[in-house]
Amino acid sequence: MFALRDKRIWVAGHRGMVGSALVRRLEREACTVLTASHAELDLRDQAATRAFVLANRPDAVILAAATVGGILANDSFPAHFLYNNMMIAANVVHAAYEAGVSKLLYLGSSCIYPKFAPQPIPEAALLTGELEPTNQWYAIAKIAGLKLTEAYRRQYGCDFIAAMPTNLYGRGDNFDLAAGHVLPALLRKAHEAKLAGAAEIVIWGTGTPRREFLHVDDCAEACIHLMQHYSDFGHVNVGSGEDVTILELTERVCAVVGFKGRIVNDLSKPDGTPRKLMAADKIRALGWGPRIGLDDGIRDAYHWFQHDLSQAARGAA
Ligand code: GFB
Repeated sequence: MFALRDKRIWVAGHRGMVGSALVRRLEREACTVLTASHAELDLRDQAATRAFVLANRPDAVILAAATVGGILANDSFPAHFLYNNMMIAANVVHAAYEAGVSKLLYLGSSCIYPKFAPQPIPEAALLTGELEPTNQWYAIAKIAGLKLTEAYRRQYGCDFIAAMPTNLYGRGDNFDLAAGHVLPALLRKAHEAKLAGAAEIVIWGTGTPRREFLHVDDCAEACIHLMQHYSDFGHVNVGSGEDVTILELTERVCAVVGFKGRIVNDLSKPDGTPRKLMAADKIRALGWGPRIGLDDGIRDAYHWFQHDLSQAARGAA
């Protein structure tokens, strides 16, 4: 058991969707949350990262900082996804070791697994087959990051652990249509189509790939649970345990938004991995389970999308 009480906890990447959910969750603990904005600290800069950690002396680190994006962004900017994420992982993990940080949680992604992994995907499927080409760059960086936590645990005895969340969504998501993931993109498309009185929305690919979705607040809860209760080699899957096709997801998003038009496929866009459902046995055995169902989660994400839109409109006025 790693107690959070009175600890100084650095959430690296606190402005992102996952990092901000972690900060909200940690507000319920009697701990001090340390943060640094991108303007204050570029995590790709080794000397600056080292200086920040040595000056601020966190007891624990949650590494939620990453260059992330949906299938098209991953496919379009391979150097960006590979370089940024490798540098961030190496600099933060090494600085945490140098500063004697007591506990570090590294966050990866379900795309670390082979494209045709057995479903649901057990943690042991790592490095057993070819990666999905569209996001292999991001996946390689995330695999390197999780292996770093194991290497520092083995060579130096550091209590560093790694969690691999599934496709996340929720408050603070990226609603940019080109760069973002499917769920926020569908919310935006359905919302704009409803307002415009459009007859259809266009989804990428065939709509047949299956994906597992987890609300970011459930992910934050899982991260805190692992910080407190997990200390071992081997990464841990963090998922909801259920998946849907992209077409089913679209229908559920449209029902929440109230868009009643047609759903049309753009077959020039990639499908990516056919199915990505992670086995959840390990984290369930550790005592964590999701609380937010997909429809409630979509309603919550839609609320925050509209909230952000009205904030932006007020800012522009
Ligand atoms: O969420 P997404 O971009 O990422 O796409 P991945 C999931 C599926 O939704 C793909 C389809 O089959 C897309 O073709 N899709 C349908 C759409 N319409 C849209 C749309 O309007 N926008 C988007 N973005 N997709 C990502 C990886 O893979 O998963 C990352 O690229 C990361 O590295 C993340 O691991 C969790 O699930 O395919």
